[in-house]
Amino acid sequence: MLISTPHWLQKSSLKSKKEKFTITPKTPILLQVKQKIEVLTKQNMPSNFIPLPDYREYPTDEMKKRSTDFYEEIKRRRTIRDFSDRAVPVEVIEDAIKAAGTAPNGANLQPWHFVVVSNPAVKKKIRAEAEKAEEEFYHEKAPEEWLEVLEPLGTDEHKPYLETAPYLIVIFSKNYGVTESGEKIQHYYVKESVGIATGMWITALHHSGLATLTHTPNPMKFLNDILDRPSNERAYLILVTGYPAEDARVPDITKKSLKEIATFV
Ligand code: IYR
Repeated sequence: MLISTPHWLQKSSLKSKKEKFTITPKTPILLQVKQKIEVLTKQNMPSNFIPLPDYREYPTDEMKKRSTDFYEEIKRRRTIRDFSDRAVPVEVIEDAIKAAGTAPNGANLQPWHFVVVSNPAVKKKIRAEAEKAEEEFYHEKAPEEWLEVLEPLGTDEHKPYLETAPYLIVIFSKNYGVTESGEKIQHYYVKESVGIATGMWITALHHSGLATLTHTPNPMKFLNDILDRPSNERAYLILVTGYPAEDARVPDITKKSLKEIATFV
């Protein structure tokens, strides 16, 4: 019996130029599988690999429309600092964290941990410590040059949204892992991994209709103490999450054009 070549058997899914693996539509499927196994064996691919399960290719027109639609959606995202105190369904927060957890990352060691804070007393403590750090930043530590570029954003040491917003979610990077018996596990590309996960997380929340603010008080060590996180973890940022206040205002800023941010060679 002849059936069409599945995606994972197509030549384009095989990266190495050295492979001499050609598919002819007339080749019986079992022979194709046998050939594929031979190729994978030569590549030292672990035998427990499975065929790419959920990939979807779209017809070109649909692909173009999806890319434009996604850009139109993501460009509506704005960082806000005026939050409503309206409750947000926790399921949306959970799904967004699950989405972040699918991020590509170093050796799939998933070097992150999320702490979801909704308890008003804990939010209050975080606000107090963050404002202390920011007071120092704005009035002692920050160089003039830095304050100058922050000026259009209208930021200062007052962070009332840390109590108003229904959720403060802290993403911690795990600089190394620890086994149950206490042994250290080396982690790789931790900052890159956590940065990618954070981008996907913010995108997921925006897609659900929530607004966010990436907040990075400096230093953030106080978050380990307040949230009782171990010393192998370091707070990466606080994602303030909720609905915008009805009268929320944002700075009138623009993004660089494609020409400014990309070169095609
Ligand atoms: N962490 C401070 C300062 C700040 C720094 C940058 I770079 C920003 O893009 C925005 C703020 C604060 O949150 O006010």
